Amino acid sequence: QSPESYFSLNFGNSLASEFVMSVTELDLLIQNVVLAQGETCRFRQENLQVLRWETYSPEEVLSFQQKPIDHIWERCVCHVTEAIQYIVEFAKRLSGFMELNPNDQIVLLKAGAMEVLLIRMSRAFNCYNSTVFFEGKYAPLEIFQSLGCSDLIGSMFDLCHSLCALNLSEHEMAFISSMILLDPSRPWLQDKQKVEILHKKLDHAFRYLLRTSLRESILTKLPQKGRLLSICQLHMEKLNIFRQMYPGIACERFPPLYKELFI
Ligand code: MHQ
Repeated sequence: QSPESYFSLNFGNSLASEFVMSVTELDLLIQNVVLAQGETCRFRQENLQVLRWETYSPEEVLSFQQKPIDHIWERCVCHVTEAIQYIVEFAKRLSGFMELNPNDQIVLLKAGAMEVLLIRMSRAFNCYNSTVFFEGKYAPLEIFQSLGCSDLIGSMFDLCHSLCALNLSEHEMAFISSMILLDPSRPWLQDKQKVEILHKKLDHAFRYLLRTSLRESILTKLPQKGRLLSICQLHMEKLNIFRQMYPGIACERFPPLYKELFI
C-alpha cells in the first residue's frame, strides 16, 4: 500500500503478497462486504435513480437560503449523523471489525466515517445537473449557501463529479468503503497489525473482483487519501467556526454521535 493511496497498485500476481487466499475465501469475503453494504444503505440505488430529476424549484432554493444559519446547520448535521449511523452499522458487519479492540473501532470510525460518507454521497449525486439527494429531492449546491461553507460544499460536489466519472458499481463502492474504514495507517491505533491483516485481505479480494470484471484500470483513478482527508479537515474547520459563532445552545442540540466523532 502506498502512503497516498488506500489501494495497492501493483498489478498482476504480486510477489510481495505474504499470504495466499483460496478462491472460496475470496468469494466469502466479497459476499461479506457486498452484503454489509446492501444491508446498510439508507437509500437503494433504484429509488435514487427514479428521483434523479426531481429537483427543488428556484423558490424553494431561495427559501432555504433565507433560513437562519444555525437552523440549516442543525438540519444538515442531523442528516449527516443519520447517514453515519448506517456507516457504523456497515463497519460492524465487516468481518473482523467487531473483533478489534473498542478503542481501535472508535479510532477507525472517527477517521473514516466522513470519508465513507463522501463515497456514499456520490451514489446520491446527479452529475448531469450537479445536485445531491437532500430531504426527498435533488438539491443544487446553492441550497446549502446559508451554512457559510461554500468551499466545503464545493469540494464535496467536485469529488462527487470525479467519482461519478468512474461509474462505480455497488460492489466496488462497498470495497472502497471497507478499505477506507479498515486503514491500518490511521494514527492512534493500538493494534495496527490486526487492521493490517484485515486490510490486506480486503485488498486481495478487491483486486480479484476487479480482475474478474476487467475493471483494474479504476485503481489508478480512485481519489487519493489526501483529497478525502482535506475535505474532512475542511468539515472540522467549518464546524469550529460555527461553534465559535454560536457557542453553547446550537452545538448542544447536535446528536450525540456527531459530537462523539467530531467534537
Ligand atoms: C447517504 C445519505 C445522505 C444523507 C445526508 C455537515 C455540513 C455542515 C454540511 C446527505 C453538509 C451539507 C447530507 C445532508 C450537505 C453536503 C449534506 C447535508 C449518502 C450521503 C447523503 C446523500 C448526504 C450527502 C451530503 C449532505 C447533502 O447514504
